[in-house]
Amino acid sequence: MKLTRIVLPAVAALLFCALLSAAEPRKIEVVAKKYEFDPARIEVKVGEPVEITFKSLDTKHGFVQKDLKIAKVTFTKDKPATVTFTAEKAGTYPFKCARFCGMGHGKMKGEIVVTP
Ligand SMILES: [Cu+2]
Repeated sequence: MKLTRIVLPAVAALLFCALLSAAEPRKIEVVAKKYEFDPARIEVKVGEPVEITFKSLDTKHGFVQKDLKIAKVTFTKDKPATVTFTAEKAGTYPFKCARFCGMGHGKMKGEIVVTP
């Protein structure tokens, strides 16, 4: 049957691509400086594997968000930090700088918004 010979490989190729994209996390870059994260609002989807790389433009900063079970990290100008996670529940998850970085440290915050 001619049709199967064309359709089957096409379906297999599609499945393969779907598997590949599922395994590959969405990469997001966040740049930190006194006293802000850019972007400060990160939108992700439930079930979507996400990889965030934090970079600093000045001093040592950190990132902490416990509700999403993300490891706490610190990072510097020379040494970025990467976290990976997959959110299981929709909601708004605030995060903050995890390393004292100066007078405005307490205001250095952001949020991860998880949509269904
Ligand atoms: Cu700080």
